[in-house]
Amino acid sequence: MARDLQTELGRAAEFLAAARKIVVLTGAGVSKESGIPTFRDAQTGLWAQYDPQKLATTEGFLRDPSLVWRWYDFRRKMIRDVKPNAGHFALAELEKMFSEFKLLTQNIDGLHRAAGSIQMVELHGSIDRFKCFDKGHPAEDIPFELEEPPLCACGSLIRPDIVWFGEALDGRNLQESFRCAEAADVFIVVGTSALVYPAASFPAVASDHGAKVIECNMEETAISDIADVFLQGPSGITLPKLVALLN
Ligand code: BV8
Repeated sequence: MARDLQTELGRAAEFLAAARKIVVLTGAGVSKESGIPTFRDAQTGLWAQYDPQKLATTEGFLRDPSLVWRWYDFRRKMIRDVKPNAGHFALAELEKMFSEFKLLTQNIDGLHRAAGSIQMVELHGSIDRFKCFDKGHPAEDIPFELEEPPLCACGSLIRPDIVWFGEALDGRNLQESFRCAEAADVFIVVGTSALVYPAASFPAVASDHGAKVIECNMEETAISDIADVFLQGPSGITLPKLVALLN
């Protein structure tokens, strides 16, 4: 039986009022109201014919470096022109209310940092950071509108500093994320279909270690069955309502 939003918000606020350690996992849904299509939204225009999961791979990049480079350039330009939304700001507010808080984001758009979140892990990297393909040398001041990936001084192609499908996440980030999930009193999952691993395993790790799980989404997902509370609706609406109950 779907409980109404008000009831669920009250239950979520009760769990948070009794909690000390809060962990939040976000996905593309938290940036939707900023105007960024989610990872599984249909791609538009030139990119409609491509599958993101094929482009966001080392094979895809090596097969056609220019195509993948231009796809990220298109996304980086889109992200440059958008702002954090009320959901991002609510999470930055929530962080100030708890001495032990960690935000784990799958997003590469940098909007949580722009909204003021500090204690956070960018699990899949950032579209605004670049490195060389062969040696990981950092690359600065990469212009927009390039047709091809520029070359590193070492001669290697430059690529976005993000985690592609089939690539391992940063070991330290992964260790930190599992440690936080295991220790969490409350684990909030916002705007993710919970299909991409290892991030999708964090809510179950938290729940298995006794955390209360609060899910904020438009619809049920792969982890809704382990959620103690389901806040249905856009996170730009539900998260500010939740934070207002804690003030
Ligand atoms: C790894 C950067 C191993 C790139 C991304 C079979 C089974 C299990 C796992 C695998 C498998 N086959 C392959 C794997 C591994 C694979 C994986 O999980 N694949 C899935 C698809 C099955 N994982 C990996 O490859 C990872 N690496 O496993 O390495 C390894 C170990 C050692 C050595 C070598 C290798 C790496 C995964 C990282 C991939 N990179 N991003 C880029 O962005 O271009 S992931 C990509 O998907 C984005 O980061 C995105 O955030 C992420 C997850 O998607 P979501 O964020 O959930 O977005 P989605 O569109 O799916 O959902 C949006 C949700 O929001 C929806 O639920 C919607 O209802 C909701 N929503 C919409 N509007 C709103 C809203 N909610 C609230 N408010 C709204 N307004």
